Amino acid sequence: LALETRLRRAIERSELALHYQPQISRVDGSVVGMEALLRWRSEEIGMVPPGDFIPLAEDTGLIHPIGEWVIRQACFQNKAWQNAGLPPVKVAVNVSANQFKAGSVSGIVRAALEESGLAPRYLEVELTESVMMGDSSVAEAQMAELRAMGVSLSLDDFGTGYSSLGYLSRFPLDKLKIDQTFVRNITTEQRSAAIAQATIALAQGLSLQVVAEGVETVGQRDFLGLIGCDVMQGYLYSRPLPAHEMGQLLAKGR
Ligand code: G
Ligand code: G
Ligand code: MN
Ligand code: NA
Repeated sequence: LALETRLRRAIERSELALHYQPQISRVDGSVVGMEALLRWRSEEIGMVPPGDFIPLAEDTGLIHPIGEWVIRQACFQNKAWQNAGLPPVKVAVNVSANQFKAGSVSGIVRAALEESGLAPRYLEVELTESVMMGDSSVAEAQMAELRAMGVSLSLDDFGTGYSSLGYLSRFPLDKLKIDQTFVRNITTEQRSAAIAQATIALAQGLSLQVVAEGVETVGQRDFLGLIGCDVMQGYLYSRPLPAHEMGQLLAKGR
């Protein structure tokens, strides 16, 4: 069977799951947020990496039902943790540019929040620079509606796309995520260090929060702290965890 046919059946066959990667305060080690990351375990072919099936989903339109499933699942799971008495934290979901440009995101988010009972301040939407490129009027309206609902917006993979600083003032963002390609070389390459440092200064000047992605070493963490980044995500702290392990981490708090 073609991969597309298998992916089409993946939702109904419950082959999709969300894993959750904690975002950690450098200052006290506490969990201050998490990112939901999609996983697909096909019954016939095993684990398929998102880098393989997300582009296929985008090309075939399957990103729409899959993306809706992701938003709903993240809201219901986060509410379930809160109902269990765990400390409330924001969950961030990745939403692709196709979803934004189709104009369907805010309606799906609204329904997911209502049906799950999750308060909007505990949901964050991660988008990439491609959302803001080209004809972005529909996407811009979607962002404004999400913001008006109380959902926060985070710009993912910052610095890797066709970054235009104009986007940062024009679009209603709350947070920048420094891409892991800069973090990876931050202690070994002056250029990556300079980009990270400038990004953090820019974010602070615009009153945006900053998260560093792909933090793998103590050296990277310490350097990021020195240049003013206080929230970290990466293997140094935790890989993305299945929901039950994330629940255990929330229960411990750090
Ligand atoms: O989890 P991993 O690092 O393998 O993710 C690889 C890529 O897949 C990342 O770019 C990530 O943003 C993307 N991705 C993971 N989960 C989702 C999702 O639920 N929706 C979309 N659109 N992209 C996702
Ligand atoms: O594009 P996006 O930032 O959404 O994707 C995050 C991706 O980075 C996921 O595939 C996640 O599994 C991966 N990831 C998370 N932490 C680390 C890390 O410390 N090192 C590396 N190499 N990848 C990471
Ligand atoms: Mn992301
Ligand atoms: Na990224």
